[in-house]
Amino acid sequence: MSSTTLEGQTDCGPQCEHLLRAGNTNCAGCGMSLGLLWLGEALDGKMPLVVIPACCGIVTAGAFPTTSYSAPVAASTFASAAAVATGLNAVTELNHEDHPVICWAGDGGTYDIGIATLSAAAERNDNIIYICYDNEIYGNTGGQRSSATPLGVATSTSPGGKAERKKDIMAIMAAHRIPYAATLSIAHREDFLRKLRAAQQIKGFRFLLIHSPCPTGWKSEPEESVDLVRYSVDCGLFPLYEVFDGSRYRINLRPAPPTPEAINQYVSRQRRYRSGSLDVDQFIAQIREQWRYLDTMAREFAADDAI
Ligand SMILES: Cc1ncc(C[n+]2csc(CCOP(=O)(O)OP(=O)(O)O)c2C)c(N)n1
Ligand code: SF4
Repeated sequence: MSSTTLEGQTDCGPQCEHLLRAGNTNCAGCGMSLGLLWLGEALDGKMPLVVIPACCGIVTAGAFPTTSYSAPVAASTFASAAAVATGLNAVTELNHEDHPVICWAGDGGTYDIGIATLSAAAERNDNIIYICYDNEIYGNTGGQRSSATPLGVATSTSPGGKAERKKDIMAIMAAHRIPYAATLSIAHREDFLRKLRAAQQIKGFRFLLIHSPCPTGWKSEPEESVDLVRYSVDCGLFPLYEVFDGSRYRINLRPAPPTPEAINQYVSRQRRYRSGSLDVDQFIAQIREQWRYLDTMAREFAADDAI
């Protein structure tokens, strides 16, 4: 629990570097585990208040009275996660406490079921950090499709391969003109930590999107998780970039133009792509279109002066 130092600062001591404790229930190779460990590291000793809606991340906590989290965690319904975080932040501000309030949610809770309160909190520019670990699936309930599931992926509710493209949640969040939005990859540790720290320097609504491998749902090997998300950055599928005030763009890494070989390196190691519905030309076309959009935004609305 939090303590007050001589300087009057609230901190959580060294254990906060391990926001996620050992012995938790996450599957081997789960991207969420590394994400939580690095989140704890980037908090630099600050005690966060965490809100987690229904998802694997709330199962991670374990059964009361034990918990795998070393910070206070409020379990919320899908629909209310961002609203609960708004309330917690209001209480900390009233009490003049300095706790980063963090929402930690899956893509089902973010792109789909919780998007109403997410949008409302973003529009009000509430002072919270909303982090979506995007495993592109409803992992906790056995792997149904979400609107974050990419084109061609087979899930229990899209067994022949998903026919629709992944929703562009970053564009949706940028349209709220929030102070900061960024994409993060567990294959790029320095960039990951920098963005978490940058988010904490900014007041208002901050949105972070982590590409989070899920060996159980992706039907991949746990030891390949980090490589997989690196390949997705390398082939252009998951761009690393930041958006400031909804209008100034900064691209953090520019991969070579997509090739069938680069796509194959990513998809061939995941049995979720083996429905036979994957059209590589269509796949490459969507990556090119995404990059045309990002390049235009970064050229026309550069964030050169941003932190
Ligand atoms: C309103 C509501 N609908 C459905 C559920 C059942 N449910 C619990 S967890 C979950 C999947 C969550 O998926 P996601 O947010 O992507 O997180 P993940 O499980 O992948 O970690 C679902 C559908 C629920 N708890 N509440
Ligand atoms: S099902 Fe996927 S997201 Fe859930 S704990 Fe396992 S690897 Fe992680």
